[in-house]
Amino acid sequence: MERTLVLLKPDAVQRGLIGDITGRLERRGLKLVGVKLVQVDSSLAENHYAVHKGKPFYEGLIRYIVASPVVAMVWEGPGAIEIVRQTMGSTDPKQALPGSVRHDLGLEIGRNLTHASDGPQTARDEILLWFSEVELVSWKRDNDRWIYEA
Ligand code: IDP
Ligand code: MG
Repeated sequence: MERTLVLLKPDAVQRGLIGDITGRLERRGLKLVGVKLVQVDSSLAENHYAVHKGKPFYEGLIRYIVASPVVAMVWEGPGAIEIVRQTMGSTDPKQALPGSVRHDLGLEIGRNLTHASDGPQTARDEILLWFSEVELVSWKRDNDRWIYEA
């Protein structure tokens, strides 16, 4: 089953939105297989955002992600990567569709509340970066048959 990394960034935690955002992913039918609160250090921040190094927003992005704790989570489900990106909405809240997290809860691209892996390879790399194997729990959900067709 596909897995993806989700971060609730410092603004989501500071604004008390952990429950709201996590609840949306739960209600969608995704299964939580890993979760922890992390005070990100600059090494983890630079690793996680290495792809953006050199871009104009990079320094601000690093300051943002280390400013306060984040919630790191791994969610599982069929098509989880795309499903979660859709639930989060476009990077810029001004472009995000109504009903998405970034539309409903955010205003500015530099305070867009969440991170979600953008493809299968990124998801694998990011889960390895943020979680050790023992922190990920494969578990049987009793209502799986009412969420998955087969
Ligand atoms: P994503 O989070 O939707 O995958 P990316 O393009 O990968 O978006 O950018 C990573 C993060 O960098 C964004 O979520 C946002 O926090 C920040 N970011 C991207 N573009 C800008 C910008 O133009 N100004 C400020 N921050 C930005
Ligand atoms: Mg990205």
